[in-house]
Amino acid sequence: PKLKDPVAVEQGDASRIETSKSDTEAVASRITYHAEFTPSFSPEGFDLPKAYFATAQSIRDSLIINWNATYDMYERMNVKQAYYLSMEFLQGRALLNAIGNLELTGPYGEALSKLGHKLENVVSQEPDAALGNGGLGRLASCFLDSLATLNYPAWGYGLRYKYGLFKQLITKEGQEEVAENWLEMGNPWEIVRNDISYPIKFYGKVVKGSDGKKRWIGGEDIVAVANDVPIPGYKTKTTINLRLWDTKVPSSDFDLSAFNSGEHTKACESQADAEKICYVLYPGDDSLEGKTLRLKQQYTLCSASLQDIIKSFEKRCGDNVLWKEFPEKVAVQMNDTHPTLCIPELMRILMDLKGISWKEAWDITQRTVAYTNHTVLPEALEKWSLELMQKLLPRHVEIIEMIDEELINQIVSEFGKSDPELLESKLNAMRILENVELPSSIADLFIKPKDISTLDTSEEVCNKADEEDDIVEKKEKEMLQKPALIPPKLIRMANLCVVGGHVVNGVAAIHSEIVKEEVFNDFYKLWPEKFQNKTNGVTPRRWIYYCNPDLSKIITKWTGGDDWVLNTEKLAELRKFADNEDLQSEWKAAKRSNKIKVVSFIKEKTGYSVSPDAMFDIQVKRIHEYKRQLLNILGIVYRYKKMKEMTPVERKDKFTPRVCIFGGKAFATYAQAKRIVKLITDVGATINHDPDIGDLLKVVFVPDYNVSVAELLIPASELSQHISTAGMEASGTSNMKFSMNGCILIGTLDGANVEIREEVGEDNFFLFGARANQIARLRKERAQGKFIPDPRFEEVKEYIRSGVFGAYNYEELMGSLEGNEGFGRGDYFLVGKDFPSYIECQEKVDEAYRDQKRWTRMSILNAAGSYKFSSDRTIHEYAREIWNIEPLQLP
Ligand code: NBG
Repeated sequence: PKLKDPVAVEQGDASRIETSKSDTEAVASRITYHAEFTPSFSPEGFDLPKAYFATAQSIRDSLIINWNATYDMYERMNVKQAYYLSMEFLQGRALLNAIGNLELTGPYGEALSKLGHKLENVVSQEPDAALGNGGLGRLASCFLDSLATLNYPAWGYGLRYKYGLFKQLITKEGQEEVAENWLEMGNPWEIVRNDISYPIKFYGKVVKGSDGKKRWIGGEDIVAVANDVPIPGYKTKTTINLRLWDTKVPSSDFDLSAFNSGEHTKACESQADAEKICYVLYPGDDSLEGKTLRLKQQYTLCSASLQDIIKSFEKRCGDNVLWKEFPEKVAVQMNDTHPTLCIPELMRILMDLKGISWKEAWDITQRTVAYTNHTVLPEALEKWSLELMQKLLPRHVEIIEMIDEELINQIVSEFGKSDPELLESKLNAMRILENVELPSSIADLFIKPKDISTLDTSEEVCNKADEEDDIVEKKEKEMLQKPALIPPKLIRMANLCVVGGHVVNGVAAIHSEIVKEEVFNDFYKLWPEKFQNKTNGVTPRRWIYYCNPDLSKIITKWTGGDDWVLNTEKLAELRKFADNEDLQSEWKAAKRSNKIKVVSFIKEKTGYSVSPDAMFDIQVKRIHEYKRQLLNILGIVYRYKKMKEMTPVERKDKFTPRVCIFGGKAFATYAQAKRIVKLITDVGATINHDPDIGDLLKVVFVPDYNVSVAELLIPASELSQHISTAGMEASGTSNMKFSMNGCILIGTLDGANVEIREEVGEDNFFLFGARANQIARLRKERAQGKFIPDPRFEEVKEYIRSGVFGAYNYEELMGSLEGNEGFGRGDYFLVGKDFPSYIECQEKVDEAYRDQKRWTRMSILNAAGSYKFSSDRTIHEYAREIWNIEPLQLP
């Protein structure tokens, strides 16, 4: 298509454009302007990649105008601001969201079509920004959307990884990972701020200055540079910031003489070292190098963000900086333990650089930071090697040791010295440092003094004792030579968060109870007022309005307007029409058209043809044993086996046709999760080619599940599976998205399932499985050999082992479900225990689906009952109950 003359970008109000012909012209001119003047592509042609880029850049102009206005207002009003620190932001695509939030979908659609392209094709050119793994990162992104939409003064801080989460290929071997170079074609959304950079140091030593104050002299210096990503609110001018740090060497560090003498690699070494910090999200950390890199990432995020926050605070204070007011202007939220170093870093800056006393710095730090816990899995509660931290961040270790010592004193004063056993157990559970000696004044309490009067002091006995001492000494020496035998000294980051923050919150009601009663019970007893619940939420903009336009139109029609996008309570009004035939038929038509899109997607990605008339049954999430994709696939195998045993007529009578869709990535080094992926794809390969089965059952593994794939699958799903072992899924957030899109959940009483079931009604949720409070007992009984497996469970395992699904050796998978306790054995996640109730529940699902009126009613009642799970509600709660911030809107 031919391009038009460029026009200058309008100044002032970016949302001034309204839907009219001339706006379309203006938008088209902006796009063509960028196609010509902001070149990332060669001048000729206007193909889709270029159209995407130019369109995004034109929208970015509007966002920058609003960003600047928002920023100016915060500066002028000097309001309290919240900062959300997260190692992960799973943003997905930005273009459609930005155009929609600015209410420019009409003009953009028309302008692009004049220029020869469809808006939907242009937006699908955008690569996903996958700077996160799963729920935790996506939650952070939903929060940014709600913060901007609700006009809260808040920013996100993260890292700008060059390679986001890997791209997943599904081959005959199972999952393969390849690097996801999402920045390859450039990123139109980021604004590099070369003038906003901070020094970050590592290694070095701590010295005492002439003033008696401690100073940390770094051994390796880098700088962190700000890259700003504007986050537009929906139907508001508020545009907040996601500031992502990139790392570089200080410009003076290039070794020109080494370069000139031919040592090119050496000259570039420090540059490469600095840049690799932001290379990948979650670098493998089996090696010491990997661990060091990951710790450097965490520290970079904390240090750069805090320096930035402090600089802005000082600037707003002018000549009169009152540090004790810092917590009245700043709230820092630590998204899980990854940003824990905020605590010692803020202490260090306040004490060493601003000259504040320990006591005051501690008070300020505690009042500023708060911590969200996202998991109860012990392996995910981070612990760092004290030795490594000591090398990399020596001053921080001193500070952490001081915090640990103060905590010890507090524990001693709380529990007294009269019961040394109790005191010892509390200290073991609560201390920040693990396997580190107690201060001698406390350690002495635990040495049980011998009764001197009964000691035999004869020569013989003394010689024997000497010999024994020698043996002990020898053993100790040997121990030292074999460091593996000495328990490593560790820093428990979660304990540091609980001690250093003023609030600790879980992410769903049941999870917050487990946090209080189990994970941090000792702390909860000490400081009950610190503990809160903030049930997660998801943004209804991305997760209904933009991803499911057909359903959105229906909701708008039946609730009398589109204000449900901002006030999801209005969704509840759908309840009164749940049996209305007109609504039901519109509702079903929308679902069907979404399913048809998925049919072609599946064909394109996997080659399998599936029928849109079958029930779409979906489980998409990270592959993890606790999430129990294995339970799902075993259920499918059972279903298949039963089908094979029946005549065609019986089979049709008994089973509802289903397309079982899986998606999700297994962590690259998580062997068992990868075996699960392999089993699913093998089962699919057999069943999908079985002429006896046809459309009655299909099993599909969708490769490379990400935010954009979720936006396609969720609107099309009818049943979705949230079947973790009870007590192990902190919340889950896709369960909320599915429910909002009129999908019915099958699940255990775990995470947010509990609250979803309460809201949508028991009749509209398929519940099965053991309860969280039974799990410990069941595991114990199992370990004692008291568990008698259901014959159907045995049958399924036997069937898989028989080789029906191929020659792959499934012994390690099947074996993990058997035996008693032991590594990788003993069915820790209780798949066998829940199997019978799961397949019985699936029979109820089949039955319900056969009655389409009933099913559609259930579907409507799910969407209607999902209003609580908007991240707007969650963000209001954080704002009021943790951060103490107020909305502030541009006039
Ligand atoms: C995840 C939990 C999910 C929860 C999200 C968001 C981590 C460490 N935790 O259940 O597993 O929904 O956090 O809170 O990623």
